[in-house]
Amino acid sequence: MNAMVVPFQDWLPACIEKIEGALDRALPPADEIPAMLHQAMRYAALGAGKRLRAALVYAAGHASAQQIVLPSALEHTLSRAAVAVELIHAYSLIHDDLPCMDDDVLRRGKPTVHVQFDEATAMLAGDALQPLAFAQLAQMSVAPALVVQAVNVLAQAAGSQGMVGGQAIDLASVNTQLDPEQLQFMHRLKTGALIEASVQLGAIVTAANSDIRMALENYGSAIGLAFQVVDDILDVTADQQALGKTPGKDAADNKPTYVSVMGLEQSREFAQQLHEAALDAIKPLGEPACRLREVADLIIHRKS
Ligand code: GRG
Repeated sequence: MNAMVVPFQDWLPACIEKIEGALDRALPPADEIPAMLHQAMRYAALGAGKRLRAALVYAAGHASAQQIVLPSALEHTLSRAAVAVELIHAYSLIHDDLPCMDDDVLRRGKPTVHVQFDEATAMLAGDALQPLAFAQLAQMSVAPALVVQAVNVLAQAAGSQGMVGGQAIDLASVNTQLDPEQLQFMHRLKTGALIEASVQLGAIVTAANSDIRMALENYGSAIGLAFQVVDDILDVTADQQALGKTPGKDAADNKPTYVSVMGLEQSREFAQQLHEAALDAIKPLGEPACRLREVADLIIHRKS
């Protein structure tokens, strides 16, 4: 690898710092009226989270632009796309935690938004984060046709044929049996769609050609599913208390998970296969895809 390449253990924290700053600038100030709503939005979106989706936007940007060091104008545009994805993700977590859904009291190691504020504020904070995400895409300094593509990709991923649809299937599957195919369909929508969109946004912003777009779509689809398989494995193996999560909540709710449907060993093997499929997909992209390889490794080997 080129001597100028920043090691991943430095690149990722720099990414996190960049996205944190960009989110801070994108969110309305905490004292702007309606102050409680803006405080709740900031509480949900800032200061925690692994920022894996943001990292995927930047990593896909490197691979697609075929550059390990990106020009600052491109970095800035990728930040808008990364903020958009993280805002949609933050909204989904607020709503997922509400009493009418998973009824969780802890998220990212602190009280959930409806506990810290109140239920109506939590709902509105989630509602308000969504248009803010699309406004970020509208402000990207790229050709208008690319903005339209980006809006379309994020809207599809977030809507009823993506994340919200997956959530609906998940809620309907409580106390039911899903076969592995049905479970996969649900997770491709619920968690995979936004992860895939993160990768695609990096490609769109950098005006990738169709070969690169296809490689990144295959990578995104494998790693999006792998994320959920690993999440289900961690749900039964990790120290949940240390993560600020409710231990084995899905199992306790009688929601099907990869581990409950396939067993722990087969789930581990499946995660490994998906990891390999993701790496194979981006092999033709060479060294500029190193960040995507590293983020894939992180998703597979993460402990939280
Ligand atoms: C309520 C519209 C709506 C959608 C909810 C994605 C989702 C759909 C809910 C999240 C529920 C959940 C905990 C799913 C398991 C996988 C997952 C998305 C975990 C959270 O993502 P991380 O680990 O979170 O990337 P951080 O906090 O690091 O950003």
